[in-house]
Amino acid sequence: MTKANTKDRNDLYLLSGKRVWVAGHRGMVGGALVRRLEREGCEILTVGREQVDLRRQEQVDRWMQRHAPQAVFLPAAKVGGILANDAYPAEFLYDNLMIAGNVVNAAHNVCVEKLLFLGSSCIYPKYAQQPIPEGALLTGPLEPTNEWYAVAKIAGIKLCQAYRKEYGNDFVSAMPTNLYGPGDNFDLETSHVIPALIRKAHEAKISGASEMTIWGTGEPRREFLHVDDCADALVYLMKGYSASEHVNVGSGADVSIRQLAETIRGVVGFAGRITADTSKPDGTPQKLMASTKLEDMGWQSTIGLESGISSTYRWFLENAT
Ligand code: GFB
Repeated sequence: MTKANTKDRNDLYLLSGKRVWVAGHRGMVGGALVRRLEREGCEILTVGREQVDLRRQEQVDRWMQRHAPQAVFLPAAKVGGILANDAYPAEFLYDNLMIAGNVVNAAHNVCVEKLLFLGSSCIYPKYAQQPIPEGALLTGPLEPTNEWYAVAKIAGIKLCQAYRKEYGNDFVSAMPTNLYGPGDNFDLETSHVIPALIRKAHEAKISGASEMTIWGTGEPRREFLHVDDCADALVYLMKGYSASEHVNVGSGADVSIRQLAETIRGVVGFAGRITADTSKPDGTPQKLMASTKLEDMGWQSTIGLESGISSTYRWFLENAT
């Protein structure tokens, strides 16, 4: 795995020797966190949903009391792409509210030393200034296709802030930009754009099709971050950040969906045309976060978009076809 370009610094919180729970270890971010934490000398705790349903407070409380983690990463969430968000508003709101509420409250009850909650760049207003600073939160209306998910994630940030303010708990929040990488969901109906276009380009190539179709106009712009970079940044924040305000985690560059499709077409080796299905939604016109706060702390991403897509395509060929 690529090592992020980080300055020397004194960490506030050491993970070495600690019991660290990754809640949601089977998800793409949770899996990357487990891989990254293997370098930290900590004991990594995990539990599957068949044993603990994070939407049930009593199950979370019981597990937390029994295993007493000292640090908690909370990437567990009901996630999906633009259509899944729009199609399942109840699950995206309820599941994510419950997961955040139950884990944060249980972490407080069992005196967890440090918790890092994960949100998403969709917490920001649809027409936020670009690049989006942390201070843009709650300054305007949300993008309708993902407002349910966004409201739950905003509630998670506020929970961490409330427990810090009232009880002094060291709970922090990170807002990653659109993520991709090994372990992603490649289902065309529910996935995000990168895994969807990898599958579409691959299947078009294999079947000898003359075109592949992207949703929407292709004009929206998105910022992408490889999940291994994200996991590295999350560990960096866990060790070195302790304050109320959430922190943006991005790569610092965005591309249009059409440019992204062309890059994926090149990586996969599909020679046909790219056509646009404008009956599908575009969503937010642009989502590029200002990650200057994290950069000023000394962290930068290291995995370029094309090389990240290449390695993700290899993972797809080996694991998801
Ligand atoms: O990745 P995506 O579903 O998430 O879509 P969002 C990004 C852009 O890619 C949209 C376009 O403009 C889509 O219309 N797109 C083009 C496609 N072709 C495809 C395709 O085949 N599949 C998909 N999925 N998109 C999500 C939020 O928004 O981002 C979530 O709904 C979360 O809540 C996540 O925040 C990070 O960036 O639009």
